[in-house]
Amino acid sequence: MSDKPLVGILMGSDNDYEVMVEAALALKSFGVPFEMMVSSAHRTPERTATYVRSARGRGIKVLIAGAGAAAHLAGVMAAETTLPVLAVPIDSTALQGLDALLAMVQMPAGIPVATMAIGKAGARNAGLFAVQILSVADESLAQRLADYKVQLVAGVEVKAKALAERMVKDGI
Ligand code: RP5
Repeated sequence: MSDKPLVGILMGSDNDYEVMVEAALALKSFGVPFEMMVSSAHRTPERTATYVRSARGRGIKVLIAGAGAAAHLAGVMAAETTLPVLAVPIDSTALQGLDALLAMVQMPAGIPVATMAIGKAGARNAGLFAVQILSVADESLAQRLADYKVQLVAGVEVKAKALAERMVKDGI
């Protein structure tokens, strides 16, 4: 795989980094090159539109948007491109991400956005989902995803064994 970014991650604020780094780590673990930057739908609408309009031409295949509050970033990005846009609601306000979730998930017909769970789990899944999209046309990525699923099974088996041992220890 070349070093040219295939996934573009945007976040509304550098304060969203702690959550959005999970998407970056997921992509990194599959060797998928990505780029990541701050751009806000509200504070820097021109910067956001310029980035998204140039994305397909630069070889980007999937876009990921992380934002909190009145989170319009993913929708605004989807309005400017035909690339798939994955959205991560960030729990950065008093409403703990429910505001962002509803803003992202309630897109009007015609402009789809694939919204993940709130917070770090959602960011990790956005990264994995981007890998899954790319794997449709990349057999080696598809194989690595299959290996990852096997690792998940092994992880649950370790947890099941630990739980059984704990129950014995606690006399349950
Ligand atoms: C959103 O508003 C950002 O995505 C962030 O989650 C939230 C608050 O931004 P800051 O005031 O922390 O920069 O646009």
